[in-house]
Amino acid sequence: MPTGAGDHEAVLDDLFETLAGLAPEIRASLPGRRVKSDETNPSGETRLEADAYADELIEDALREVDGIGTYASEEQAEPIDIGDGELSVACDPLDGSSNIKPNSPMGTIVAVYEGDLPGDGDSLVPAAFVLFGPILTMSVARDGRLYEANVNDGEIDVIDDDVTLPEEPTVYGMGGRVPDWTEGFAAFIDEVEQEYKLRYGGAMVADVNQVLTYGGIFSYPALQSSPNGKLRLQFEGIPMAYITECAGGVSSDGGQSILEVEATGLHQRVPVHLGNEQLIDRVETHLAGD
Ligand code: P6P
Repeated sequence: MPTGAGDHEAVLDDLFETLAGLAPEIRASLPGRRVKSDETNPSGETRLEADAYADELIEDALREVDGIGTYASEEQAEPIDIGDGELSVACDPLDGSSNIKPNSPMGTIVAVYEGDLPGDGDSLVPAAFVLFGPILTMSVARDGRLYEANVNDGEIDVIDDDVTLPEEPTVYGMGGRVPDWTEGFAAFIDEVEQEYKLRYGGAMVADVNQVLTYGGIFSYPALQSSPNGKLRLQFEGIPMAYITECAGGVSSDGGQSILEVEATGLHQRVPVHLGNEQLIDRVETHLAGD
């Protein structure tokens, strides 16, 4: 399990105040950067100008946070030294950036690890995401609790200091193409689509926030063409798993908590299932038959 904030409290306070202050600026940068760049990120995905700009803004801002020694992002091949602190930040600067074109929600994911990268669940300290939705919010999982704050004016205005998944699930969302699903996952979806409402918008932070709000499950599963799925362990899987578990939910790579997955590479992918325990149990049972 992740370590507590311990003696990193002051660094983490500074980090999240900095991220809150940056959120309105990142949001304001989006309208003029809806175009694709001619570059791809280390995962081979086309990079939008907005991805590169958000990455630059965050990297520059974190250089000013004492105690952060290393910065890594989905947009850069390797971690970079940004100070002499013992904490490392792994960031998805603009998760779901392809949603800019249809003006749909997207966000920023931040994971803070003790020591070098790649880090795993045991070295994770807190995790957070900013959600660029109708309301600009930042959700922070720290010391086993998840809080949600309005950051519209760059300040942290807590609106829920103990976000908890509803007992009764109501929504489900899943990525990947139907023909590419495994038999076990397809059988699971055949069941849940009879019971719950489909909520999938193509940005992990927004889709997981639906589950945190209404209860249910978000999956980006192992695919026949990609046994480790699509999402990155460092930048998406581990932080969003910790956030979900701090809200009383459960995470799984299909067989174990994502916080137990061994980190072997900065951009390694991991199958992701996040949500209410009873639904995670059911999907794991179906996947066991694959
Ligand atoms: P697809 C966005 O590109 C992302 O990394 C996650 O935010 C999201 O859950 C997933 O990929 C969407 O993937 O294949 O549905 O476009």
